[in-house]
Formats: sequence, structure tokens, C-alpha cells
Amino acid sequence: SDSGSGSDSDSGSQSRPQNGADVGPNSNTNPISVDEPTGGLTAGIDPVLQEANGTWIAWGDGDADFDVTNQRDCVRVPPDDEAYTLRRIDLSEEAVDAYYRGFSNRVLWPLCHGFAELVEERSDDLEWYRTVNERFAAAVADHASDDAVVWLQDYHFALAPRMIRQTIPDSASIAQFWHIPWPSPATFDYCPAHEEILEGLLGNDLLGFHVERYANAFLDCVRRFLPDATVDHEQGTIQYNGQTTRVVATPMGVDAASYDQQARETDAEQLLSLFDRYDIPRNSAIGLGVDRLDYTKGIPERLTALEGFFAENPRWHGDFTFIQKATPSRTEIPAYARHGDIVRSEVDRINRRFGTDDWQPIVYTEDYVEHEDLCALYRHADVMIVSPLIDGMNLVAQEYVAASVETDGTLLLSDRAGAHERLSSHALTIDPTDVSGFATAIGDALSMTPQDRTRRMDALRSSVFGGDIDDWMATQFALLRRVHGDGAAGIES
Ligand code: GDG
Repeated sequence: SDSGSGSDSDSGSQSRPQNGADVGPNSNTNPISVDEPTGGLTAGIDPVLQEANGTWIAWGDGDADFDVTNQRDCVRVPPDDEAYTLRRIDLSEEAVDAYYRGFSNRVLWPLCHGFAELVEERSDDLEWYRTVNERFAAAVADHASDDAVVWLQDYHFALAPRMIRQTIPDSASIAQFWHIPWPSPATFDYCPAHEEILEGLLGNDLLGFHVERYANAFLDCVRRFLPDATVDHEQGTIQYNGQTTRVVATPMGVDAASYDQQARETDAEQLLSLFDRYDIPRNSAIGLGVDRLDYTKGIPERLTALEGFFAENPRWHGDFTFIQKATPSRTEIPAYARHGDIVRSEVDRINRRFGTDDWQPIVYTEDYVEHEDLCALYRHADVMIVSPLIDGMNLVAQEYVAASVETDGTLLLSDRAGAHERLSSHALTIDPTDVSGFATAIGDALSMTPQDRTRRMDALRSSVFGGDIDDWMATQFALLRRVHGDGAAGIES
């Protein structure tokens, strides 16, 4: 149920329901329906696994009852052209609550994003995190051949690499990509079991982050908390317990060609129907924000900046409308519930302050936006605002650029997003907490000359198309082959 973010499946991101597809010989008695995520990492991994005939091991909140082919929890996918194995780990509600909504998202997520004050430690969560990591490690052991490549995604599996290393052949390789930031040693010090987490991750042959500063912070933490480890900052290598881990920064890209193509397929009618759906005056310029409803994404600060902009620029009333798509996420966690309330009440307040019978300055929606509509909005947004307080990468910024086929939009980008490292030179950089500078930047974006807009967008498109999701995947596997000899031919997990 991933909306295409890549890593954060089941976080509340929304997916587009597809027509159900029947699977396996007994499909008439037990049909399996497929939800196909749009874009992102899952769409990137799928063709690689199809070619390699590997195994994808995952849990999910979908129907994990795959016993139809008498293969227990394994099923061959895709349903119409079976090319690889999907192994589902069926987690109880208690396990999901403690492992996913507990240690992963009440401890690791806030800590890695520098929100130590939001960390919530509950008594059984860490133990469940260990148990679930063990279950995944055991599942990997069932499938890992001598030359297997095991590729783990994200912070939900910090302990699994070491567990896997102890059970699979030495000739197999293990890699992990950490999609979120890594904190400084001072912040990581607050992490319960911090040594165990580092030791777990050092079971990897290769550990990837989006940007150098997260990779360096990881090396700093190892040096500080595991004094027996040998850390070579220059080479990005760590030796610990007889194993070498290579730590790299490999920024993730998006499927740029498909966003471009989808945006080009947008017609005027589709755009007009979106204006009608959101009650936007037809001649209004458009601003756009697309985020999970997460306290790291800087949505309240963005709303305050918009308020400042509208207060200072009455001439834009009625002529500029900001659409905020916010995807509800991890709503059972109190910090998220509180944050959602703040965002909704700020939107109401600002709309009451400036709105008229014919125009609301902020259109706020939590409804799923179809991929085609999202691309239409990206294509026609005059100003895209990506203003996280901190973000591992932020794919939305790159998707916008890929879909800006007229090259007439402007990207406002927080200097705290990983994406800023690749897009800073031609986006308008903002500090999300400097509300007055932020408000001024919105005005600057709207009054930029067409030539300047196009010059900037052309350069941004070169960056985004020059490092897309396929390049990123190829880099991961090329690096793995290098760190672990050339045996990395088959791909597991
Ligand atoms: C984590 C890291 C890192 C959202 N609403 C709709 C929709 N989306 C899609 C966007 C985009 C994705 O969700 C969000 O991706 P982000 O990268 O912005 O953010 P996270 O979910 O926090 O992802 C992040 C990422 O992992 C990858 O490593 O960049 O830093 O936090 O793809 O398009 N898509 C559609 N309708 C929606 O309503 N179609």
C-alpha cells in the first residue's frame, strides 16, 4: 500500500486501487487482488526482480493469505506472468503496533530526524522490533543461496543485517538503503540500544544514504559508540568484528521519463476539471504542496509563510491559490494526530482571514490524488513548495521538475531536504523557519521573468533526468559487486 514513496509503505501513504487480478491455480476459490503503487522504489525494484527471478520479502496490511498455491506464505508474481517470488511475513496487530507504530516510528523516525523530544518509548516496542527483525532474517535465510544479494530497505530493519550475516553463506552479500537522515552522535545518544543498532547495521557489506552528511554522521556515531570499530572516513569504510562495511551516499532519483510522459498526456479539460473540483478561479496562478502529513515536512511553517505573503500582497488575492495535498500518515501515533489537527486548524484560520465567497487562498485536501491528476497539477503549478524541516531526500521535488514540461514553473526548496544537494543551484532556496524570507520567496517566484523560470527549470530537468531511479538502482548493484567481488549475480529480497 505504498503510494510510490519507495520506502514508507503502510505509513498511511495512499495507493491507487487496481482491478483485482486472480492468482494461481486455485484462484477461483481465493482470489488475490493487486494494488499497484505509482512510481518510486517499488516500481523500480519490480522489473529488477522480474529479471533476476529473486524473492521479495515484505509485510503489509493487505490480505497476506497466500496459501492458495500450497506454498505457505509464498506466491509467484506478477499474477499474469509469474517471474519472481513474493514472500509475505504475516504480522499480528500487536506486532505491527509495537514494531512499526512503536520502535520504528515513535523512536527511530523522530530521532533520525532530530526530534528527540517526540521520542516515545513504550515497554515492549524494542523487543518486538528485535522479534520482527529476526523473523525477516529467518525468512531471508530460507531463500539465500551462495551468491545471493540481500537488499534491505530502510530503518525498519536496523538489526536484521547482523542476524542475516550469521545465518547465510559468507559468499552472499548484504546491502541496505537508509531512506531517512542519520543524526549526529549527540542526538543518537538518546536512542535506546544504540550500540545494538549500530552493530546490526554493520552486518551489511554496503550501507547507503541519500547524501554525504548522513553517511558522515553514521561514521561519526560508529566512531563514538563502538570504540572497537576501525573507521576510515576518507574511504567510507568500517571494520568491525571481522567484517567490512562500506558506507556510501547515493542520492535516489525518480522515474523522470514516466512523469514527463504522463504530464504531456494531460489535456486542458483535465486541468479545468481539477480547477472545478477544488473551486479555484480559472485565471488563478497555482501553488502546490504534496506531502505526507508528517511533522518533518514543515507544513505549518509553509502555511505561516503563505499567510505572510497574502498579508503583504493583497494584489494576489483571488489570483493565486495554494493547493496542499496532505496524505494522512501514522495517525494512531499522538504526535501525528496533534500535528494533523494543527495543520487543519491553521488552514481554516488563514482561509477565514483572507477568503471571499469566490476564492479560498488555500485548498486543502487529504484525498488520494490519482497519478494522472498529480502529474497534471505538477505540470501546471506555477510555484511548487517543498519546505521540510528535514527530509532524507524528498521525491516530490524531483517529480515536479520531471513533470514541468513547459519549463515555466518555479521550485521553492528547503535547504534541509536531501534533494537540495542536487537541485540547489536552480531552485529558489528557502529556510523553512525564516517565515519572512519564505514569504518573500513566494512573491519572487510569482514575479520571476519567463526567461529566468525556463533557464532554471531547464537546468533542474538536466539534474533530475541525469540521475533517475534506474541510474540509482544500477549504482546500488554496481557498488555491491565491487564491495563483495563479482558473485552478486542473483538478487534476493
Ligand atoms: C521517505 C523519506 C525520501 C503523496 N501523495 C500522493 C502521492 N504521493 C507520493 C508522492 C511521492 C511520495 O508519495 C512521497 O515521497 P517523499 O520522498 O516526498 O516522502 P516520504 O514518504 O517521507 O519518503 C524521503 C523517500 O523515502 C525515498 O527515499 O525521499 O525523504 O522520508 O512519490 O508523489 N502520489 C499520488 N497521489 C497522492 O495523493 N499519486
